[in-house]
Amino acid sequence: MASVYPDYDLLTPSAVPGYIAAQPTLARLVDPETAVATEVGDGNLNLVFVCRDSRGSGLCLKQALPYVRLVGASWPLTPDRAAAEARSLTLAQAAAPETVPTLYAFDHDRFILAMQDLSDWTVWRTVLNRGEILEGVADAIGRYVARMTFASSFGIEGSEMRVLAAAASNPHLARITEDLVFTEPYIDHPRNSFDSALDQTVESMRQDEALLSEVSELKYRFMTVGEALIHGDLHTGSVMVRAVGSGADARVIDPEFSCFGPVGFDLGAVIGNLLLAQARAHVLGRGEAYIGRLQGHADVLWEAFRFELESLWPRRADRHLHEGHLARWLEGVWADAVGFAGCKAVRRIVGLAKASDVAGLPTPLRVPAAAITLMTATTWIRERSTLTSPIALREVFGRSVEAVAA
Ligand code: SR1
Ligand code: MG
Repeated sequence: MASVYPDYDLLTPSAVPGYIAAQPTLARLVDPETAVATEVGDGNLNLVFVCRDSRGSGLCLKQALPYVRLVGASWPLTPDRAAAEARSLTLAQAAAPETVPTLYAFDHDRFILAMQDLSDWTVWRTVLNRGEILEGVADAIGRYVARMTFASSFGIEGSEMRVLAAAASNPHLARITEDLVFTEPYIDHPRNSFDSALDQTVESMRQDEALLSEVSELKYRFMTVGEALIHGDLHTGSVMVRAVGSGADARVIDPEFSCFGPVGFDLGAVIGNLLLAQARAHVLGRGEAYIGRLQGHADVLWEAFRFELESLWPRRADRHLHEGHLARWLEGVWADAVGFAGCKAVRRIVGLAKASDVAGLPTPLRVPAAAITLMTATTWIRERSTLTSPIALREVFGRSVEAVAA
């Protein structure tokens, strides 16, 4: 099928050294004469090449395909998302450089980002799936969200913020989120899939008026609230991690869904994906202590986010924003995060693009893990205004585990 987007050359492993040779900035980092490239993309959308030379220097080239890789050419998708990723990474290089990969170059014509090679790092979801805990990751993500929020919102003049928001509108990617996260799981849709043992659970979810009303509220907030430049797809597969001493380093990747949106969407995405990890840990019998540590990541994420923003708050651009505004705003962000966490988790069980935490389990374990996730997530969504702390989220998980076992 012919692409609806203007033609551009797609990279191949054998073309990568030549591409690097033609760009002095990149040729200084990796020797094109000895460079060898491998395509390592395992995500839903893009080509990703890791290229290393004989000295062991490397870089990563990520090229946006003109369609959704997961589905194929029948679902065209704007490669302009690479510009959204470059915009977010560029802001992060200044605001939170230690939490993102270094961006070396962006090729606007071929939609290619040249970035730091993180192939020695591991996807956080993979670490969690193995049952390992890395302290320091949730903390880094909380700081990342706070600093990106400040750099694109409270830290700049209103007029500058509006210009940035207009440039970052990213409507095609936002539409994917609106459809896949907020609409399709709640209707009968050909892109959905789930175990037939969950038919009744999913059907009751779709009949639950209180839930549907809250999901609509969250969807409309996602569509209309532009608090700051958010990442837009901050799941545990969008974070690369590496153990360092007794702690860990983390790098947030893949901000191609970035747009101005509600800040709770990013925090909720992390919390919702940690719920999948908890459900997996429960059915694998990894024990209460381990699950408690996973739940602790949500506390750490929130506290790091809050602490960082409180530290930055005295430097806000608009001195007329009342001293107490931050505390009031944070309350709303938490309530949003709880609801968005629920929506993100439901989507990974019912909708398109599953997460390996639950989807990778054998059927006898996958079904209860999915049921626990759905019960917890839908309760979080319905009761988000009264679940005012991370501890309250844990209690819902505990009750859901008991209900599914009964
Ligand atoms: C059609 S794209 C499917 C999903 O991949 C990305 O990771 C986003 O989560 C998106 O919804
Ligand atoms: Mg992604």
